[in-house]
Amino acid sequence: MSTPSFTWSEVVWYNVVVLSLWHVMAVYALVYVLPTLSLVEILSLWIGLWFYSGLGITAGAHRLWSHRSYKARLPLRVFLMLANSMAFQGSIFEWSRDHRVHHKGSDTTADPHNSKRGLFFAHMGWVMVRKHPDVFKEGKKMSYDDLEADIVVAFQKKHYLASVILMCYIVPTLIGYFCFDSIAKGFWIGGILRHVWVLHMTWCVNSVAHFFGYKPYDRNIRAVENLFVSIGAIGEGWHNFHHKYPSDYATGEMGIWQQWNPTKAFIDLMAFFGQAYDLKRSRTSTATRERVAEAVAMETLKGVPPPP
Ligand code: ST9
Ligand code: ZN
Ligand code: ZN
Repeated sequence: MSTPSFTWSEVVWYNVVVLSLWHVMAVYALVYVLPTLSLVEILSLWIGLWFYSGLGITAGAHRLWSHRSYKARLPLRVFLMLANSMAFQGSIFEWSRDHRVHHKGSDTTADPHNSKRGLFFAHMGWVMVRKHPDVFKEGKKMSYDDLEADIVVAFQKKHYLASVILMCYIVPTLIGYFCFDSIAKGFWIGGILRHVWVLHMTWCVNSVAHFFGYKPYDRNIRAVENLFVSIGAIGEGWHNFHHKYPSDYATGEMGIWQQWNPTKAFIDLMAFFGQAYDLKRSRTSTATRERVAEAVAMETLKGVPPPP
């Protein structure tokens, strides 16, 4: 499968216009509205809603629904579905389907955001063009029965647009109105700016975390470990580990004190309250052992005897 070159005929102009509009509005919010906010308003409308809507992607669409790396009771699934609609990244069903295909055909033509097509394509270019035929071909071979059987996923899919308008725009606007006496601050910062910000933080996992960083677990893949992506993507930057051990609920080897991972902390908290269970962990010792074995093998190749 060769890397396809870009053609204008594959551009989806509707998406180009909508994405451009979102960015123009986000710049307006950044330049004209953000400077009028107090610290508490920034912490609530930007940071707070970034974390909440981010969890709908990380703990929800990604670790729960795409990878089934843990199980969640109904209240937690509803909480995550609403957060997911606030993130406005396509329905859980579509997101998870594309993500499973991303893992199956990582960095080939069957990957929706194939990083071999360049940093921009992997970041957001892929949202503006038709998918490569190999994405459909490989995607059709996979099963999504579990997603179709989940009533929360099915409900969101059926009412997706309404749920997005409510969660991504109306709820932040209401928070602005009731908590800070300002519809404008809620809409522009909690809605528009926060949405575009979370989109970029998510896209960075596909772009930056497939280009710049370390590969301690598998040096033959493009996914890397990147602290900055983990900060933006609330714990999803440990991407070399994640591609090597995709069913690990933490998507990182270390505990939260060694590797920034608020999503792991959230799932642990939910497990404490009985909302999350059957948390899957790839045995850290296995990962470490493989890494050590690899280092030993390299030293041996260089002619240095392995340690006893
Ligand atoms: C957005 C997407 O936000 C973001 C996703 C990011 C993913 C990141 C993953 C990173 C890892 C985890 C880290 C999380 C970190 C989070 C941090 C948070 C702080 N398999 O798609 P269509 C079939 S964009 C099998 O239209 P086109 C299917 O039958 C913003 N079959 O293809 C489908 O019909 P239906 C918001 C598949 O025409 C039909 O084909 N979103 C598959 O080529 C047509 O599908 C948007 O603006 C498959 N994989 O269009 C929309 N895929 O769906 C973005 C499709 O009815 N998307 N089929 O079943 C689109 O507009 C279009 O998908 C397109 C391609 C233009 C990109
Ligand atoms: Zn990846
Ligand atoms: Zn994944």
